[in-house]
Amino acid sequence: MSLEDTSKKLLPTINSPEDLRKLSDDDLVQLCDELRQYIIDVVSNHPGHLGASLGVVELTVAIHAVFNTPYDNLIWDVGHQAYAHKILTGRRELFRTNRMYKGISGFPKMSESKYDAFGVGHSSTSISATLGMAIASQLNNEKDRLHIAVIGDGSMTGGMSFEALNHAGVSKANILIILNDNGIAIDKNVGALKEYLTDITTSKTYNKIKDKIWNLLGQRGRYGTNARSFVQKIENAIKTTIFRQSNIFESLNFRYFGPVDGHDIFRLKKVLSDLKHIPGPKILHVITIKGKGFEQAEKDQVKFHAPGYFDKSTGEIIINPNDKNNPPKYQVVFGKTIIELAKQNKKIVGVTPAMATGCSLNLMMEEIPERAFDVGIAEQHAVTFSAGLAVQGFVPFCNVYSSFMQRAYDQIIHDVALQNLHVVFCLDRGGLVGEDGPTHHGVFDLAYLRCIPNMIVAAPMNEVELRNMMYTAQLKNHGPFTIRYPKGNGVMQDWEKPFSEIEIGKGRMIKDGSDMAILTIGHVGNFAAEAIIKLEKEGYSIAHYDMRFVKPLDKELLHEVCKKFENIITVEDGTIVGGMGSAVLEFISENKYKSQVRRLGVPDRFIEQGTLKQLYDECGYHIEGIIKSVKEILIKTLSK
Ligand SMILES: Cc1ncc(C[n+]2csc(CCOP(=O)(O)OP(=O)(O)O)c2C)c(N)n1
Repeated sequence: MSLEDTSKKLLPTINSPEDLRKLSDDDLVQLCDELRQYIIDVVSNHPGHLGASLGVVELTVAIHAVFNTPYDNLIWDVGHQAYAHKILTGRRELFRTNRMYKGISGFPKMSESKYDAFGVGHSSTSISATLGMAIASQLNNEKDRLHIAVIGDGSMTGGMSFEALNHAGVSKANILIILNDNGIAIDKNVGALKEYLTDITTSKTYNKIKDKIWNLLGQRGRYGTNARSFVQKIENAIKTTIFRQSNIFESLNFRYFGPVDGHDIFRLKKVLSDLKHIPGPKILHVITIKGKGFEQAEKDQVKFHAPGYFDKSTGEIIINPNDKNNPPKYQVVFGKTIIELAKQNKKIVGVTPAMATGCSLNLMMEEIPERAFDVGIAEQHAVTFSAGLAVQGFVPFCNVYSSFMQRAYDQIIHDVALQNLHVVFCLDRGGLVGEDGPTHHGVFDLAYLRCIPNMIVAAPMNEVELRNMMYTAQLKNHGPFTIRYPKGNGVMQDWEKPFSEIEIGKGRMIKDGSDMAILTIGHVGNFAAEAIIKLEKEGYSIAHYDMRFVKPLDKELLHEVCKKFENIITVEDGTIVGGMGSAVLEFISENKYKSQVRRLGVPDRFIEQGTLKQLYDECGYHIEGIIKSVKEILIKTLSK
């Protein structure tokens, strides 16, 4: 859609929800069409999340039309569905910079807009945050202020959602939880709650009763006080006898409304307007279609969750021709290798918290379904569930994105490491991840894992190393064993080699040299290797060691390095505070070496979104950054 022809278009006239509130209902229908088109337009050539945002266009318009945002707080769960919200709240043109370096974030962010009531990216936080805000309003005596959370059926499976429902149910907080039920997370949603929601949506008896109650509710406003309380009593009686036992939310003291068609803007507006006047905790169950309005996205909801570049007229996904010749992604190496290993070792099981396609465990789920588990968006549960399997002699490969694993820190320590259980943690998306930004960068893992007793922490420099680390991890009971690898492609075409065991806690020398040493961990070793080749051409002689393990550290190798080199650079794709470089510094201090260390990695601040290259450059540990550091250090040393 071109926004230039402003004569008939409504979207170009909407600069805030105030503008939208002036439109007629028919205009709102047109606005929804334009919004959808604009999202498709922009996302097709600025890749981001598509399906989720298309699914909540009507809901977003209805919420902003009915509620007094930003005074009323609107909190999105995960926030990958908030594109329409961003566009309607003053960021229409900025949306073309979505997820770009120095552009706007792909998720709601408090520092970006007063309409973004809470920063998100990780799931299942919305009900807790909304409840906190609602209670704060009570304490501030802001009786007219409303608090709305929008949460998907996938995010509802996260433990925090239940913790918050449990708390909210005994509060008098004025919160409205809108359950956006599209039956899918990134992959098909899983679990008993999902089945329950399907039952509730399709049960005829339930819906007949529900409709009656809705009618009563609708009429209530028209009666006088006495009649109103009479109707309320009937409603309560029906709900208490029929719903309380059968409706999970009613059982938790929420008033449950719905299910309603989330693409019927008239109905949504009406229902939301009614709910505005109902005090206390309430839940509105809305049924939507992920990808609504874009045929291909509705048909292939998994692919169109975040499709990358696509042709907006045909829906064809555009693969960068260079990608076809690229080495495989690390996640694919994981997905194929676990199947190979699981065929040899019948005790191996795979576990993912709702990232089956993202981490490629879907391959094992297809081939060996009885031993591969998608447990829902439930990282904590995934870890302790793995602990349980390990107690009984199984070898779980628990694959969790590095930044999502932050959720399960106590489970790693208390349930796995303390009991020295043999769980293999495969942390995908370790390091900077690019356009998803600070909520998703997996930069803290090396630091947060290396301080845990019993834990082995390894990071492969390439695909063969990843395979061999996975192979080694299951060979015998090593206790907890973490293998951490990055987003994206590896470096080898020819990686499906026979397995070979890696000695735990042993690094390796990649190249000898005399001027200084570079110590790397994981994939960034390839940046160093390239930097060293370039430096060599300029006459520098740099040694390169791949540490392979952050824990246990290869002390023998470090003694060798510290005896030989006055200057050392450490490079890691993670926070320099407490990471591999810190471990090296601790070693140097404990052993009273004189070597000087420059740590390259993620500095002590949150890194925003951008391409990986832009972010590596910003942090100074890509090829050019390493070259620059080497030269700076050597020039300084020579001038002494
Ligand atoms: C803690 C955490 N784990 C995993 C994810 C990855 N993730 C992003 S969206 C999503 C699915 C959310 O499903 P749902 O809430 O139903 O929203 P939908 O995409 O269907 O609209 C997942 C698993 C995340 N953002 N946060």
